[in-house]
Amino acid sequence: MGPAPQRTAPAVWVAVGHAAPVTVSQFILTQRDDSSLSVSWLAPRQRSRTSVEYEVMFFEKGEEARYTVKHLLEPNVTLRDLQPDTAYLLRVRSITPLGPGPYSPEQEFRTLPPDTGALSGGVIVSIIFGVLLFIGLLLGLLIFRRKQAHRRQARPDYNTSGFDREKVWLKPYVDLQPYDDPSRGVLEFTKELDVSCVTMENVIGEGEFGEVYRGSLRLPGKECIVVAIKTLKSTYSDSQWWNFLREATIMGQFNHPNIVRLEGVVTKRRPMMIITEYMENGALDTFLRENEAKFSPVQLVSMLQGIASGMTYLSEHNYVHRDLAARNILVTHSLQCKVSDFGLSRILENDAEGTYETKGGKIPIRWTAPEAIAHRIFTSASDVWSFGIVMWEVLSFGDKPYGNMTNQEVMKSLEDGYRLPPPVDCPSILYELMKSCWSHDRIRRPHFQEIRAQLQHFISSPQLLRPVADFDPRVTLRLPSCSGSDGIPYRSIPEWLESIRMKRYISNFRTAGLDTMESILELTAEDLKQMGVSLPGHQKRILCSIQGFKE
Ligand code: 30K
Repeated sequence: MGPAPQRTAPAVWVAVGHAAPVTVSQFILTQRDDSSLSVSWLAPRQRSRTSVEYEVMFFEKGEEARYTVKHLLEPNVTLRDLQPDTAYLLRVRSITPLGPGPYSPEQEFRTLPPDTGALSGGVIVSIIFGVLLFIGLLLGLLIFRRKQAHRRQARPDYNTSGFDREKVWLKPYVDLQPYDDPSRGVLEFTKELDVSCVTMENVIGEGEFGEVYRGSLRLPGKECIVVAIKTLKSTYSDSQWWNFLREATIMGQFNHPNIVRLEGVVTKRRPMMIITEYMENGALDTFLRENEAKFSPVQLVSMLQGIASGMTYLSEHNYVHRDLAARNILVTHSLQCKVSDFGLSRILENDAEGTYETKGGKIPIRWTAPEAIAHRIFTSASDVWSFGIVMWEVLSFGDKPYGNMTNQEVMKSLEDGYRLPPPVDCPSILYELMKSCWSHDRIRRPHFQEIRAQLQHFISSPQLLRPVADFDPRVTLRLPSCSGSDGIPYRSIPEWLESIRMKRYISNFRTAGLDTMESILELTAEDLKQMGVSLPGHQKRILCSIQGFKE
């Protein structure tokens, strides 16, 4: 069923009352020290100042790929935690409801060298003054935090979005709900493209609402770029139409290196299109399956760090994703990961994993936190649970979480306190981080900021990734249909190998003439090596599991 014609064919929408974005200019360095820079710029004169926001993008000179983006309501910014004696490049653009303006030319500012000189009397006085001021501020902060904690206790659902702490100035995203006609909301946050600029080439995959094409976009006066084109199939239902527009509206408000970028939409012609950046390596789950064991732990952690950065940004904008999973992450040629699939945050009509139906939509059970399944409490903390599952998917190169257990069995096992076992050769600190994401109590789960910082720390100290998580058969998930039986809880070697995620060796066992569970009880590391199980991590996992049968 298609939507009513009068709703989809608005004549012309003219946006009124909003100032157009302008170029930002005249930068002044107002303050600097060895770890921060404060910069102001000329606020362009606007008819309505309240609708202007600034976007600052900055990076260390020569490190363009590792930039940070901040959104501000005032024409000034303080960049903190910078390296001493280092040049930073910064560009700013204004954003109004009509969209972002052009970026200013890059401005270079340098932090001061670390202050190591001899202390003069004046400096000592300022230090004492500074210390006293600091103590005063600290006390103030403590009192403030206590008050906040009190408030939080009184309202247990507070802190549900991650839109908390120091980043309150970030603007929450705007949803389509307030618009009588969603096509209008789309106009506010996206750019309607002329179809003549868009060329569709070949189908690269299935979207929720229709095929996704690779193609190109040639905007007047700009270079031609490769894009992905999501189409809305001609047989769309009302809710598909709504979700399609919703995804574009949401995506159009985000601007972050780890969020899939919207180039524009075509809503005035059929098929409707959402045009986004092209991601050369496609979806993360298939990419990892096709490249099993080809990446180092540091590479895998860098991918996860990117996803955590994107999720930090989303949670700071009050956006709860609800379907964070490796299938919804896209990968560039340089292995940068970006979060996608935004229209789905309410209803997962077409996700094959959205199988468990409750009032108001389907839920991808294996990725979803228990409180979200049971009570539909979707928050940034439930997104953190899903992030833990994505970590597990990445470290196991695209395995299916909980293997062939049914959704009912998954829910029951989680309730009984079981969690996914560590993937093969998984660094133990990463498994610890996953398990913290799977705390039953959502308040105890880490925030995305903390996850991102931890992963960054692991990347800069890769020796931390060396110890590998032990496979402990006592906390390993066993198929509930088998657990509880005495002795060996598996009926066959394939079933056992699958449960310890070693099914790749089924044929090795068969070739060695091992075909009953009893026949494996006395295996040694040497036997395994001879059978072709050469990785020490894999030998350890198999032997540990066998040991578990004997205890
Ligand atoms: O380049 C691409 N840019 C995209 C932007 C792609 C996909 C989306 N949205 C989809 C994300 C996954 N989700 C699953 C439920 C459906 C919507 C947005 C995209 C893809 C791609 C297209 C469809 C599904 C998954 C990914 C892409 N696939 C590729 C395959 C590819 N890019 C590049 C190479 C490739 O080789 C096999």
